[in-house]
Amino acid sequence: MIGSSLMIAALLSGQVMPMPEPCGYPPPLDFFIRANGDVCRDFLQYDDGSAYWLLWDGIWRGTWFDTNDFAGSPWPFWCHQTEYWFYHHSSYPWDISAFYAELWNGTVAGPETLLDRTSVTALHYAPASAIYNPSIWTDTQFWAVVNTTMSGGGWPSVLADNSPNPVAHSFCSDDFLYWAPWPEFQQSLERSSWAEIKGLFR
Ligand SMILES: [Ca+2]
Repeated sequence: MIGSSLMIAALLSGQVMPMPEPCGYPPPLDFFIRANGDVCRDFLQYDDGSAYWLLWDGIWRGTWFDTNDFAGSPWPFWCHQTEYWFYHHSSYPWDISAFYAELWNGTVAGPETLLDRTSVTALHYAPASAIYNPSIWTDTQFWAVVNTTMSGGGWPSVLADNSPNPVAHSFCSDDFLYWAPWPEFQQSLERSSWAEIKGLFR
């Protein structure tokens, strides 16, 4: 049932950001990290629904949500669920499938106030969700974060799209203090370049 709701989310939400202006490489790309709640009774997502990259850069990977992007004005968000997509590449096996799904209040500067931390088991090319019961009120800007501190190598590996955006919403961090937009993450380019999996999705 989660899968069917995802398809609806992809159809309804799509790419909500305006078309990107030409800009220097690398452009911001989006993780498959989504939040489901009451603003639009659907998933908020910045990814375009087409998986293109897998990556395990950083110890923390998160999406910064600004509800103004979806509702036309900033709204506190009644979060029912966050959803995370991963890909287990046979050449780069995970040392662990479990991760912490974290929900934080915070601006683009970074996560600031922890609202929830739930241990979730990542699945291969399928949604893994943290369900909030009761649901959680967030600020108008919040983060959904994959915390991989249970792993020795940043596993499980998350999925991301390949559509550039004018504003970065997906970030990696090695220390939870400095959050670099992916794929501009300092140490990510070399690893990400050989982690490309475009062909696998055709
Ligand atoms: Ca994108």
